[in-house]
Amino acid sequence: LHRIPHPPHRLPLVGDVVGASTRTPMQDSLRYARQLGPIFRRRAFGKEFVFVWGASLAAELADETRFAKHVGLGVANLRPVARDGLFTAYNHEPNWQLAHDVLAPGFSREAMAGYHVMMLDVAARLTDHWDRAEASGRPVDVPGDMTKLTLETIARTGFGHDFGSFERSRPHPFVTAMVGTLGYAQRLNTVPAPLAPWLLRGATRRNAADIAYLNRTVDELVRERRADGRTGGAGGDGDLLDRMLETAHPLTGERLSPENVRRQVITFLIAGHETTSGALSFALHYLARHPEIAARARAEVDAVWGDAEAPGYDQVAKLRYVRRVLDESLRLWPTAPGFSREAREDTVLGGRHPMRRGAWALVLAGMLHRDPEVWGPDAERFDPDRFEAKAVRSRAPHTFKPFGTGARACIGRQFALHEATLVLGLLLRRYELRSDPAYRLRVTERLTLMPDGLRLRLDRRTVST
Ligand code: MNH
Repeated sequence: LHRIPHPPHRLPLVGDVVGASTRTPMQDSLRYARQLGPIFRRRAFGKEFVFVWGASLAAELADETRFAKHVGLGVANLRPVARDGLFTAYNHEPNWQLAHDVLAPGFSREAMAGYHVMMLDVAARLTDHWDRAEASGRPVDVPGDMTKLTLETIARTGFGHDFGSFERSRPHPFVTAMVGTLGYAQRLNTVPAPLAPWLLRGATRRNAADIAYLNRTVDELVRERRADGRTGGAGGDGDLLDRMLETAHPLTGERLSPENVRRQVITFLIAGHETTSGALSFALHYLARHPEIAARARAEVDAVWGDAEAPGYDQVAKLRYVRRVLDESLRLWPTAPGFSREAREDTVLGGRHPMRRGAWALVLAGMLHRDPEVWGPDAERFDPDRFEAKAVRSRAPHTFKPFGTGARACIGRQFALHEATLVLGLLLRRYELRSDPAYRLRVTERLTLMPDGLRLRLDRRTVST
């Protein structure tokens, strides 16, 4: 460990807190990364945390024969919320494989094609809402509205549920409770674990209430489904909830227990919307800031979709440039900003850092994605052409990791990309985006990243349908 650099001003007991903030741990780490290099450590309350962002070290950590997902830091702090749900399960917990095998077909091409129509339906609620804002000259609250959109999308497609987000002026209490638990999980990293119940007394009580609210919401949703029977939602094969409730494992015949179903529903409702909402918000920020890029993306939408009332499923993946805009947004601001990897056996990282079995490091995706050795001296600049096929082929593998890596990588990747590309296409076709020149990008952290206070003005395009 002594070979790994750390911030200069270490205090006894608390560790590296000088200049560090509890609100922006990720952005602090980016700052340390620039000072300290491709691998560094931060100490908090006697524990050392190793951060990695250099491309070759990150590529090693992606090697599934030597490393696996580690449930640490923020992910571990979400265990009380999601227990052995897919995202927070330990590798050795049997419910991971069971749920993975039962739910993976819910993300197949056929299933996705079934969700498409529902995604269009939810997007129409967003454009109704934005049309009214545009007509009255009001700016729109981008992160707020993207959160409404993505929550309704996962709720509809996965669970046949309607939170009525667009009919509310304030966020749905589910969102408030979720934001509370994510923020609390992040704060837990900033106090010594044994003292947390005492130091964060009020927050701990609120967190318990938030978790209870999430549980109640989910139990209600499951109860309704059990009462109505199958909805046969997407693709004829049922939606995610049908799978959770009805589908037996193809080999073992085992089913998810009611307690595990609860954990999976919470997991999917949260993981299925928060990060996509951030990705869409960052993309809209960059589109508004770069009119020439927006014009190119809009020209693509016009060319590929024409004025078809509603684009078909296959017409979404044809928006290659829009997709690059999204990739480039996820490069600069991967909304799940890191993931942890642990050694399967004793090993040596980068030829010089010995790791015991179980030792782990956090891959800072946000910094890996800005490594000048990979992305060039202008790595901080927004440029979707970095994702042209030729450029992608010439880059080293494992240098773009917004969805994690290996067996525990994001199960909802295609879902998120389809939804976000579809929505960006619809919005570009319908509106010109006008950013507030006084706005400076600020990023809020609650484990995930989200642009703070982003508002845009809209102009309805005359040619659009
Ligand atoms: Mn998602 C895992 C990022 C959208 C459901 N997701 C992960 C991981 C990252 C990630 C990174 C791996 C974390 C780790 O290694 O500890 N996810 C994203 C991003 C978006 C996203 C950046 C959108 C953009 N995720 C979605 C959507 C869904 C979803 C949409 C569901 C519909 N994600 C999951 C689940 C896991 C996961 C479930 C856990 C998978 C597993 O461990 O088996």
